[in-house]
Amino acid sequence: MFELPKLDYANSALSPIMSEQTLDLHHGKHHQTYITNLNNLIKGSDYEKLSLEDIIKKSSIEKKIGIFNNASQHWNHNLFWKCMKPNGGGNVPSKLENKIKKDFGSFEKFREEFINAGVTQFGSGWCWLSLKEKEDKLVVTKSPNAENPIIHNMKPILGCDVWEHSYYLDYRNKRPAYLENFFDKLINWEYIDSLL
Ligand code: MN3
Repeated sequence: MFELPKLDYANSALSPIMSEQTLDLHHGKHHQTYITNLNNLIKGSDYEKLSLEDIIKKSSIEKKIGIFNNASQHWNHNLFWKCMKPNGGGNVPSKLENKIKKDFGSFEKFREEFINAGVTQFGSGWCWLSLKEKEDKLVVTKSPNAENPIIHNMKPILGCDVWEHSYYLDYRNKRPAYLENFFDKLINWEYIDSLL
């Protein structure tokens, strides 16, 4: 049985960049619902014994859309909560900063590409920074709905939720403002660096 992970910070701790009400609903209701649905869908099946990543890969191959969507959204939100911290943003650890400069040309170009991926994801979805392990290269991608770069053989190390439930209470229709604030004031760069 999968369970809702506790946040490393209080629901009010990211305010006003991300409000307590948004976190109450997004973590307590939306994320919990994906977990409840996933547990119900895999009960008594082959999937029950697998790790979350293996459930995502197997359900993607077998086109079990319900299991895939809920498992992938559980994984995506686990990363999303870890990617943020109170008073985030700011200095990037040098190992990660150097890798970003090498693969994107400059940190500013990476920032622009990441925010642009989130802004241009049509409808619900995610934007990502992932490592292509074979090529040892960082890439920015976007994906619709629950889709996760794992199924494309990439290792996501930063993800931003651009479903409307993630920003509508705080930013209304202004998705670009949400993404800029997320990037500049919430990202826990030490955690992203630790995944590299
Ligand atoms: Mn969400």
